[in-house]
Amino acid sequence: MTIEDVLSIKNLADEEIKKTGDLKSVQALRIKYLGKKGVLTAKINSLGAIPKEDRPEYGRVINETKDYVESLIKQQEEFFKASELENLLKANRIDVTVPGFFIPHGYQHPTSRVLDEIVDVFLSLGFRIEEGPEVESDYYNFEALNFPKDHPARDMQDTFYVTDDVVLRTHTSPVQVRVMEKNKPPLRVIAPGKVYRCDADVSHTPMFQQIEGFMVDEHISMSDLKGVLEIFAHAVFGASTPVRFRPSFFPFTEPSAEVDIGCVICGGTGCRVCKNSGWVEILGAGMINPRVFEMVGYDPELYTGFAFGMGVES
Ligand code: 2NM
Repeated sequence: MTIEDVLSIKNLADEEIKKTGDLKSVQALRIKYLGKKGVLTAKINSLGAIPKEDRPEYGRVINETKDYVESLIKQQEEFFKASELENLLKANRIDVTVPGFFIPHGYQHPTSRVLDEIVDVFLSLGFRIEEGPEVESDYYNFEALNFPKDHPARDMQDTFYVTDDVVLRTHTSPVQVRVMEKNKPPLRVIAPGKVYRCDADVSHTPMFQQIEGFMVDEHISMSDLKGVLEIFAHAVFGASTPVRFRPSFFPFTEPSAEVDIGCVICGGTGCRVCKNSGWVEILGAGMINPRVFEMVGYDPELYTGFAFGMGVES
């Protein structure tokens, strides 16, 4: 080996590396010159065969050559890597000004929104939510709620009968009965859910959503009922909405009342919605009938309670 040998390797490498057209051929030359069995590596390994006094000179030239080839290859590699990236970016150009796709999205059903809003008011007053079956026994749907055997609500015209003594619940009151059977007062419960009535015209659908609620303890009075329902009406319809209670009748409450609010459409002056009365009925309520308490095993001398029910859609 002579110094000229090394320099001619350097010249050849220089020429070959500069002629490359892509990353792959540069990498092939890295192996050819600098790899384990590379041309320059072989020279370094054969330094031992050089006479001792010439070794520093040879070592210096070989190392310089190696550094030179190394940096040339690196430079060329970086060039091709950069141009590859540039090509990739050009090929995959994204036009950020193109309008996006319309993504259709659903939203909560209006009935569910109203139901959630109503439920939230009662949760804030310390009521808890209870649910029950939609297919219900005649006992829980009617009997335990003090509906007489010949009550019109039991009629085939109003109730979906599954069998003689199984119905689709016509209200969520059976949930309240089940809760009372299983729990002792004090109780504050709301029962939201679907109910079914054999009814279909412009203002009735056979399935609709209802929320009922009740509160039972010692010394619960009609004024508790009025206070709770007024807070509810003001929270949902506005704090300045007038609220009134009218006497009514339900088998499961005594006394019973219907609750009206001042018409929010006309402000009470009379319109189609309030049928010119200035008032709109929003719910029914009353003090739970002692007969219901007897049915669930509560002492009606000790406990009193109120209950209410309303449709969500109407
Ligand atoms: C209403 C009106 C009045 C009511 C009664 C009960 C129970 F089970 F506690 F006796 N639950 N719901 C009730 C009372 C429902 O809906 C118009």
